[in-house]
Amino acid sequence: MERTFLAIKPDGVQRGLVGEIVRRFETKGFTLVGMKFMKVSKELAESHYDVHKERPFFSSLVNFITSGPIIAMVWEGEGVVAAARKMIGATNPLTAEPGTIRGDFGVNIGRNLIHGSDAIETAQREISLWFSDEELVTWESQMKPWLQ
Ligand code: RTP
Ligand code: MG
Repeated sequence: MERTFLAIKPDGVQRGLVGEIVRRFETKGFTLVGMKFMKVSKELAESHYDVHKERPFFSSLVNFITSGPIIAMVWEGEGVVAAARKMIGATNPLTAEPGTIRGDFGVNIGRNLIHGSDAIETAQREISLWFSDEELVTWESQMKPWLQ
């Protein structure tokens, strides 16, 4: 089953949006398989955003991600990678559609509340970067047959 890596960034935690953000993925119908509250090391932040290392905003991005605790999560479900990106919205919250997380709660491109893997291969890389196998819980809701 497809999985994605999501992280509520320090601004999302500090603005008290953890419950709201988690709720959206829960009520959509995706399955939580991993979650941890943590401060991010510089090494992990740099590795996570490795593709952006030549960009001018790289050091401020790493500084921001390491500035306060985050919630790292793995969610599972059919088409979850693309669907989560859609629910998160465009990178710049000012142009993100209303109804998306960034569109509803953000105003600043550097403070856009949540990260979501941008492709299935990226998700696989990010999940193994952030979580060990023992931290991921495979489970099936008893409600599932009834919901479907
Ligand atoms: P993310 O990786 O955090 O989920 O965000 P994203 O895919 O929507 O955007 P991406 O292009 O991967 O950029 C990573 C983060 O870098 C910051 N950024 N700043 N022009 C800028 O100042 C700029 N562009 C990107 C954003 O915080 C973005 O989330
Ligand atoms: Mg990205």
